Formats: sequence, C-alpha cells, structure tokens
Amino acid sequence: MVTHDAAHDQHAQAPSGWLRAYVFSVDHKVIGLQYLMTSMLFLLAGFGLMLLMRWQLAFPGQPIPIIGKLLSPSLAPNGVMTGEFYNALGAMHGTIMVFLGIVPLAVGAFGNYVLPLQIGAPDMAFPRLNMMSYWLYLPGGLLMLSSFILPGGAAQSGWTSYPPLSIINPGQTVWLLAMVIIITSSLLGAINFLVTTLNMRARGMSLWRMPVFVWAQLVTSVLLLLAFPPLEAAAVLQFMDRVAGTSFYIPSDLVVLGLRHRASGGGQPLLWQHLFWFLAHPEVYVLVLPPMGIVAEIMAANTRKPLHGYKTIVLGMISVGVMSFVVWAHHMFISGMSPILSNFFLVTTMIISVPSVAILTCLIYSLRGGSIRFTTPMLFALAFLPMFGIGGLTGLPLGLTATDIYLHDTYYVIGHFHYVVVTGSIIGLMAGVYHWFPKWFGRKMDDRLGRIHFWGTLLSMNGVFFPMFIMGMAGVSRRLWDPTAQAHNLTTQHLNVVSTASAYLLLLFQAPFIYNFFHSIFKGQKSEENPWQATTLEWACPSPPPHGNFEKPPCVYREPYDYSPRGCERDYIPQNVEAA
Ligand code: HEM
Ligand SMILES: [Cu+2]
Repeated sequence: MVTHDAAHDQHAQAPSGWLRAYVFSVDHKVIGLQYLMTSMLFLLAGFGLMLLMRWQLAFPGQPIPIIGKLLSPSLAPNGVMTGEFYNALGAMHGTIMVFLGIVPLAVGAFGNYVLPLQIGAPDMAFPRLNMMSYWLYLPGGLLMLSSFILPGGAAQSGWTSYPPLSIINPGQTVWLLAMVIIITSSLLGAINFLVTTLNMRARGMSLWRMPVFVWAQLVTSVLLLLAFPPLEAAAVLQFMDRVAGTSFYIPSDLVVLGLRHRASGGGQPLLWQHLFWFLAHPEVYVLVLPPMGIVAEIMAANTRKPLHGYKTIVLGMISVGVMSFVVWAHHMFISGMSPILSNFFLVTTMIISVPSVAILTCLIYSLRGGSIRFTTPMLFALAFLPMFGIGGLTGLPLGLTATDIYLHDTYYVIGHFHYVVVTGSIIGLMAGVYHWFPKWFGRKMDDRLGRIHFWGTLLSMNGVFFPMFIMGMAGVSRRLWDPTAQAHNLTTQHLNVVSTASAYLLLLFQAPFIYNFFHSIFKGQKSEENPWQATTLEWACPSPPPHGNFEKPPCVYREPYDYSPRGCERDYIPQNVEAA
C-alpha cells in the first residue's frame, strides 16, 4: 500500500506554532477533540432550550423561574414565553441536537479520532479538508445559534421546516443558510472518511478484519454522501422561495393573513417533504450506526470474547444503509399519497427492521458465556441494548399505516424517536467517551462518578420519555405550546409534570459527568497504552498518540476481536501481534 507508507513519511514532522497545532490543526486527533468539545457544548445548548420548553409544557402560563426575568419582553412578557418563542425553541432544539450535536459528535469527534487509529493510519486521507470541515461546522453552528438575536429571530417551523409555513415564518432564511454550511461541512467529512477507510488501512487490515466501529463509520459516510446533497439542493430552493420570488414549494393561491401570497404559483409543498425525508430517514441511521459500532467495541472488550456474528452485524449495517433509502415516505402516510405507494413504504419499513433486529440480537447474544467486566463504559453499552430496542420496536406501529393514522404527530412519535436518539444514540456515545477517554488524554475517568452519572442518567431519561408514549396514545398532539388548551389533554397533563421534573433531574445528573470529564483531563489516574486489554489497533499506540500515531506502521495479523484464544496465557491477542 504505497499511499499508506508515503503518508507516514509526510507526517514525521509535527506542526510548529500554537495556532497550527491547536486551532487550525490538520491532525485528525486535534480536529476530533475540537469536534468533541464543540458538539458537547451544542448538545448542552440544545438541552437548555428544551428545559425552557419543558417548563411551559408542565406549567403553561406560569412565569419561568429566574430565567424568565432575563428574557426580552418580546419573547417572554412577564416571564411567560410566547407561542412564537416556544416554536423557535422547538425548531432550534431539534436542529441543534441532530445536526450540531449528535452527528458531529458521532462522526466528527469519534470518527475523526478513532477511525484512523483503528485502521492503523497516520492521519485522515485529506487532512486539510478535515480542518475545513470543522471550520465550516463551527461558524455554521454559531450562525444557527445567533439567529436568536438576529432580526426576525430564530426559525419557527420545526426541524422539518415544512412549507408553506417555512416560507412565510420569520427566521427561516438564516436557518437555511446555516444548514447549507453545515451540510457542506458534513459532506467534506464524509468523503474523507470514505477515502481514508478504503485507502489508508494498515498492511493486513482487510475489510473483514476492520473493527465494527470502522464499518459503522464507513456505512455512515456513504449515507451522508448520498442523502445530504438532495437536502442541500432542497434548502437552496427554499432559500430562493424566500428571497428571490421563486415558487418551488408555494402552491397557487396561497393566502396568508387574508392576502394572496405574492409569489404563489404552481409550487408543491409536498416536494419539500419528499426531499427532506429522503435525507432524514437515512439520517436516523447516521445517528445510530456509529453508537452501535461503539457499543460493539465496548462489548467485545468487556465480555472478553469475540463478538457473536461479526459478519451478520456488518452485513446488517450495510443492509440497513441500503434499505434506509427506500422507506422515507413512512413519514408522510397522511399526506394523501395513494394506498399503493403507502403499502410499498409500509412493506419496506417492516423489512428494514429485520437487519436492525439482527444486529441487536447478535449484540445481546455476545453476552452469553462472557466474563463480563461491569466497567462504566460497559454499563452504558449494556443500557443501549434494551433502550434502543424500545426505540426501534415502538417504530413499528408508526410504520403500519393503520396505526400511524392515529399516532402520527402525537407525543407517541416524540417518545419513539427520543428513545432511539437519546436513550440509544446518546447513551452509546457516552459509553464511547468513557471507553476512549484514556486514549485521548492518557488518563482515566473516575469510575464511581461514572456510575452515579450512569444510573442517574438512565433513570431520568426514562422518566422524561416514557410518559410521552402514554400521552401520545391518549391523543396529545406534538408541537403544542399550551397542552391544557384542549380538554382531552387534561387527563394526562400530570405526565407532563413528571416528564419535566425528570428533565431537570437529568440536568442535575450531568454535573458528575462534566466535573469528572474536566477533572480527569488534568488529575485523573494515569493510564497506560492499553488500559482495557483490548485487541484493536488504537490501543497499540501511546496514550495520547503522538503526531503520526504509530512509531512504525503497524501490521495486522488477525480478526479484530481475538479474545480468550485457546492455548494462550493472556486472554487477548491484539490485531498487530503475529504469534500467540
Ligand atoms: C433507528 C433509528 C431511528 C431514529 C433515529 C428514528 C427517528 C425518528 C424521528 C426523528 C421521527 C420523527 C419525525 C417527525 O418529526 O415527524 C421518527 C418518526 C418515525 N419513525 Fe423513526 N427512527 C428510528 C427508527 C425507526 C424504526 C426502526 C422505524 C420502523 C421500523 C421507524 C419508523 C418511524 C416512522 C414510521 C415515523 C413517522 C411517524 C409519524 O410521522 O407519524 N423509525 N423517527
Ligand atoms: Cu424514517
């Protein structure tokens, strides 16, 4: 592999100068950590917006304590948030969490730092492109956030931005601009991951010897590369509808506040829905495949046995990826599509759940006969299995047209996808932080604080999201500013209080994590190269790895998870070790 060795030579020289080393770095590890810090801050910001919304939902019409006084009277007169502000919080919460929180954390942070190490590469294939990806993400994200203080305020049309609402609501123009920047950043990253994985693998690292996490990133990159361009194009068209008088999405004779919309003429609101969901369904797998990969790595290292069904898991991920492009209209069953079409999407949706269940079954089966180490990352990885299971299974009634007609746009949907992305993805990503922290910083996080964080987080997350299933089945709609305005919601209003109280509890239980994270960077127990006695290549270089990662290019001699091999005194053989 010529490219590989040439790249090692290029990287012998470490960058000089503080700015080149830490700010405009082209080193995948520095960029990974930049992504890590930034995306976690965005997650916290998105969480904060949600805490404000949860106050209004539990105690509609009552002033928000403390923060209510600080907000401008146009947003919250006398501390009570307006409906418009509620909508802006909702739209920005969803957008920030998905596009600025989880994707950059799962791909930008974990992918960037861990993937090159796991395939034995000295860096990414295109280091400058990598730097550019981060330096588009940060300004794009800040632009998105700054819309709160720009004229017109933040977008108010949900993270889905359906027209015609999105064409007439204020704030949307900045949202569209920021989205175009963020999508471009993701595309640059996706190309880089793809080329790196295919071209930069160490000698002996055949595709079937790649760790599951690398496969997950590879499939994710393909999804990003194929799904994001349609949304980017769609966003440009919506932008034109707002600023250039075009009418791609505006129907004829649209009347707004009693006046005929000036640009209305033959546009199709449904076109946006198709383009949006063509991205957004594959996107849910972008959110969930990397955490699945992380969980697989952690389970192998903490059960001390090879993963059950490595190839099934990989083929499962590939089939989920392929299938994710033919299920998108299950989000649109009630948009008036023909029953022939809706039956098609019903069937594909049922089919896509098969590989997902296969992956989960393999992971659960991997526990059988293992000598399990209940470390903090392993606790998070274990919790991922049933929690993601609830998320996935509650998707089935949404994929069946008969039940979705009732459940669509209720709190049941909110419960469903939050189980997938919060108790699933975020729990999986947390597991990854505890697992790879020693590699990143050369020190371990505290186990006792980790356990407090784990149990508090798991219980309060369920407290936030489980009541939503009940509310949804009782008929409570999503995107409500004041649930008590409709009589039928009153029967479940107490559940909104439970959910809100759990959300504040969830905030409280992040304190041990935040303290542990920063404290351990400086004062944590020192960690050796391979603290978990794991087999994959990232553990075969120093912690943290130097510039260029490996002292000499590693060679791979075996499958990724050679744990408890027969006739060997150690219970693991790393991938780069030739003889047992
Ligand atoms: C695997 C990770 C998954 C994620 C991240 C996810 C995420 C989401 C999101 C964000 C929505 C809300 C869309 C909206 O704003 O209306 C949603 C709705 C939906 N999900 Fe999932 N989902 C996942 C898995 C599944 C599975 C496994 C199924 C079915 C087999 C499924 C079926 C649906 C359907 C049909 C809807 C539309 C419901 C409606 O609009 O009434 N999802 N999902
Ligand atoms: Cu979908």
